[in-house]
Amino acid sequence: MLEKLELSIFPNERRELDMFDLNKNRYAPLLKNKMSDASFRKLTALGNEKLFDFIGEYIELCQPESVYMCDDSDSDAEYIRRRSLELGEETPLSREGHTIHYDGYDDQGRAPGATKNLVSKEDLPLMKSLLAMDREVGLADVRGILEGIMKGKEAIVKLSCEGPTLSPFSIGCVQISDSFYVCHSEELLYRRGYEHFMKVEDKDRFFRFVHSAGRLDSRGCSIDLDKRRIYQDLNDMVVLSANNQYAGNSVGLKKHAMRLAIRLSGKEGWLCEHMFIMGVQNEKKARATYFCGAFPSACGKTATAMLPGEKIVGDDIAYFRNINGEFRTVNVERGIFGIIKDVNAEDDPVIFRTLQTPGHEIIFSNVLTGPDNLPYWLGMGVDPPKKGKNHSGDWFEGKQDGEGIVIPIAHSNARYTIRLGYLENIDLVYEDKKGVLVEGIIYGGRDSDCSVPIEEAPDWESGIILKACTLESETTSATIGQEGVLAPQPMANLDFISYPIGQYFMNNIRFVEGMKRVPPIFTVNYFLRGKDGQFLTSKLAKKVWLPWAELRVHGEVGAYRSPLGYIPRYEDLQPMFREYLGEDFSMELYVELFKFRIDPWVAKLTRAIQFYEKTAPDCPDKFFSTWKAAIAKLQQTKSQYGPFIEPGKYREN
Ligand code: SPV
Ligand code: MN
Repeated sequence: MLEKLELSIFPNERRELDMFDLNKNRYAPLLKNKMSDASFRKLTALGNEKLFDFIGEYIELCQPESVYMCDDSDSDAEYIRRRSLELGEETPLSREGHTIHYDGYDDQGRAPGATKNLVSKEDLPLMKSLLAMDREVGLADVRGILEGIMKGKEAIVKLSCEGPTLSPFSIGCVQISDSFYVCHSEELLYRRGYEHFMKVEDKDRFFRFVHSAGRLDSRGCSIDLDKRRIYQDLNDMVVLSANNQYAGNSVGLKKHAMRLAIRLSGKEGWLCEHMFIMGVQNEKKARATYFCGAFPSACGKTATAMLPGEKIVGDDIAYFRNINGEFRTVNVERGIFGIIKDVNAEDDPVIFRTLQTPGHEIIFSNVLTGPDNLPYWLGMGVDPPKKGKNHSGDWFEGKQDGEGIVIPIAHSNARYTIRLGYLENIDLVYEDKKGVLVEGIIYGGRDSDCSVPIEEAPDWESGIILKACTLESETTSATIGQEGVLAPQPMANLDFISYPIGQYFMNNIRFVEGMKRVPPIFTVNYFLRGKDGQFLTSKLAKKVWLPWAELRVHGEVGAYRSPLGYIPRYEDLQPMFREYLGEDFSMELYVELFKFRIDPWVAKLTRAIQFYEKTAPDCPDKFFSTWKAAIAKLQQTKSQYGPFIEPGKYREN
């Protein structure tokens, strides 16, 4: 049973400011010396000794020339923007407010090889496959790398908040960085947190991040990638990141905070999930129904959250809380750090328009800038220039890298960073401190020959065990390494789970205990291919799958049973294809899409068993017995129906 949630804040009360004696604090002389009077005052006014000590400890270690402390003022945000331009971390583009930032050629994605979850020795055997490392060894290594790393630079201290400030969901964060680009990204992506720190009652509960881009080359890119580190000290809620710039590795509030939040949620009985939040609009019924969806990178997550006609609340990270028996969520961010590849007028019209709008504050990263000083990217749907600048430096068509590989116009993990507020389809509930009620969960993978386009799980537990835990994806460019390899992606969260995986699975199962209403779990797969290797549906078919799920949530449409859940009926989909896509939906395509493929499913479940046997010693027997029972059931089903079961033919015993 989950603990009752207490609001741990007193929003109207200002706290005593002089909570600790500066004269006795060992870091006070150092910080006073490195900070202007104004910066020092901003820090001491918070009266938070734990915060003060953290900043002191890492300023002493990293040895920047000076330290700038931000509060929530617009002038501090402006200072960050200006310094990022002055230092060349960002360069203005032709359209007002738009800038370009480049990460180094080999610093273009999350770097699992350099990312570690630091845990005590006893925890290591339970954390296989979870990037775990002995805490003492890891800390000694990364602290050695951080020593003196900011020499000659100015460090910025920025306070932000995960989630709407002063809400039952929110967690304050402090970032120390020598990169103004990183702080500018945080300014766009997260809510300012100075006031939150000032007012929050529990002064010890906050996440702490240190980042240094390290030595920079003439283009302003990190040089010492061999010393790249992203180390989560999970026992202490600190993340130390060095010698990198790609935001997934450097922006503390993004994936670092996610790993810390997952750990904390495991202790406290809530959930932090790698999910979008969106409101599916049913105009006929004048209602919005909120769904959260987890998709591994580049599997259609942002495109789903941004589906034309629907409303977006968030596109990446959701905290879930049981609030008075209701399954509620907030987007912890207030912006999008989105993949720009394939954003074009046809497939992502809202984002495409947003990215062309002068006056919006937008950071483009790792795209091509042409002689017209405008950004160009892969899949943009316009002819790009034949030369310009990109993540490789000066670029021309046909340019090859050191390994003889032709460099495309832009990296396939090139990104844009914007505020959510710019989007025409933003749902203003994203500011609600109580979050929104979640009525459906979606897990989306990428496999070309297995899962049907949409299926509803029979119940929460089987949805978690058979679908969420067995989610897989072909690897994509968001992670450095080989692309196109089928990899386990439980809850699309494997890169971020930071406590033993069996406990994480159980926390997911138990989370709904005592809830008034448990959301149904759906799975989607937009990547089924036909015999000719082509995708079976257009990208926009999700315009039908989501309204179907919305009707299911409200019990307003029937379904056929399949061996692992419920699938749509032809007679329901056919008019929806007409209404939402103006397409004739043939019975032939329906059968091809929704036939149950037994052998690929048996193979998927078998892979899951093998993976968790190897990597998750704490995974409860119940999971293995459920996977094995499903395999036995499917084998039995095969002897009765053959390897494929046409929709509508299956009968559950
Ligand atoms: C993702 O790939 O899931 C992202 C971008 O949200 S990153 O910050 O790299 O994780
Ligand atoms: Mn993500």
